[in-house]
Amino acid sequence: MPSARPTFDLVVAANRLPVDKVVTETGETEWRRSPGGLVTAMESVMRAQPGAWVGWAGDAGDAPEPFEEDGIHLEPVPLSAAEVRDFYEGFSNDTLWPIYHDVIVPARFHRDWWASYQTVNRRFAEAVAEVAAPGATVWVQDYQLQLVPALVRELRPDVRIGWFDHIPFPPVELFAQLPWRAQLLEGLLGADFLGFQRQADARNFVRACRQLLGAATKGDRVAVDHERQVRAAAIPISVDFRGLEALAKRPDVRARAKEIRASLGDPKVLMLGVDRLDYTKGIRHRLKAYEELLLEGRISPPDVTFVQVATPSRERVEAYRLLRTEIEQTVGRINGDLGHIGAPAVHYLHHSYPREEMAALFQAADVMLVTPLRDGMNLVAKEYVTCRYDLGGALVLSEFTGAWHELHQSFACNPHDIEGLKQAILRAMNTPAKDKQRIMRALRRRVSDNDVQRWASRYLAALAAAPERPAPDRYA
Ligand code: GDG
Repeated sequence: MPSARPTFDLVVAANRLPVDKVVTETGETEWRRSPGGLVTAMESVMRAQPGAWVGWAGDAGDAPEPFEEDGIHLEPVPLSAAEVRDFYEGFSNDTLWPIYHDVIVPARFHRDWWASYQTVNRRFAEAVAEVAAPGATVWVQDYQLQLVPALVRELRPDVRIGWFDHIPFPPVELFAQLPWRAQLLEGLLGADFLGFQRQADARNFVRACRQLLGAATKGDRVAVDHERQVRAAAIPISVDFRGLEALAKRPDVRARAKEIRASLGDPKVLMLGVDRLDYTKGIRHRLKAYEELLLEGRISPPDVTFVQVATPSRERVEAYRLLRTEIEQTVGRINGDLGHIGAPAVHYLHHSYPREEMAALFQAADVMLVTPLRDGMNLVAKEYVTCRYDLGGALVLSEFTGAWHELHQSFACNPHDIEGLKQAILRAMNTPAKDKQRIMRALRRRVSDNDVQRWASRYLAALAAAPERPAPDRYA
């Protein structure tokens, strides 16, 4: 059917558009690119071929008209206030998120949330089908859009469809709790290629197809019917190493790193945590370990201090409100019991900061605490080592992050084991600088060789070749 609208060879679909609306001092509306790695990765890909991005612009109600930003065609999808509540806060973040993160909090199941998830996924699929050129490549992102692959295939059998899972894919024993488990798997099987953060995630998916759908599987492939197979494999995401390193090297950022340390009283050891305020991130466990180290007198302020940036997140979901209260009570108690005038034990910041400030914080921190109970990848870990071009600092990293599978040389921890976590923190503090530099060099090489641009090109090569494996590249 001829259409007056422009069409594109590459179409990305993600819950959010890669821009944020800002209202200027003069009251005008502007769009500013959001700083995420996915956008940077896409920029490098979209330079080679014209691309469109389908996503929600962030406000409930009518969507703005399609527009161009930095050479990317943006196609806003509207969400009503009820859909933000049911599709996004409800089904995505209160049903799927807990199930996909080991049920750290119980998942809530509501049939009307599921209905909304279906409606919104269909709307996204229709928007994709409109802007995809004949034979286009469609790349769907994340857990909010798991029905989109099959819906796009129904509307546009001519296009090649990929999906990437930014979060873990759970073991079948947990996934099976979902009342709509078969529909979700069938939605994903509409794709040609499914990308995951870890091999274990890809294997969990294949096993779920075998056990819950009775699908025939062989290695990393699932047979949909006699004609079609879907490949599921790990392609771990990364950061814009060169871009972020250049930011960290800027004189203003370096000066700010020094200033941060000075304003904290130039501690011997500055520990840092940076997370969305999410129950998956292990912030409570981190605080517990830190508090015990203080109580046992193994560390003490102002020699050692701890800055925890907890970026506001999903504040309308009850589990997140409860978590915030709990964290803030714990911080209050630790500071009340163990801090002194001018030397609080924990500097807790419930804000979001510009990228420059994050890069300065990373450079200022001697010990970076990344202790999630479960995390698809955890980009903060990779950003920290990217900013440490001086080879300073030490990374304490949970084994339950995707990042740990690539950053084995870090100071590994099991955050559930508080005693073990304390030991990892002490090791990160006390290992001789020379050894820490050697570790940091190895970590940096890993991230530099596997940056987000390489992730995108590896993903697209795998999608183009699926269900076959793509020709191995230099590092694969
Ligand atoms: C999901 C998966 C996976 C945080 N606070 C501020 C800020 N951030 C930035 C960090 C980092 C990003 O947000 C958070 O990414 P993470 O990977 O750590 O975690 P999720 O948000 O849970 O992301 C995760 C990721 O998707 C990608 O696939 O790694 O496993 O859960 O980039 O630096 N950035 C700024 N100010 C802040 O206050 N500018």
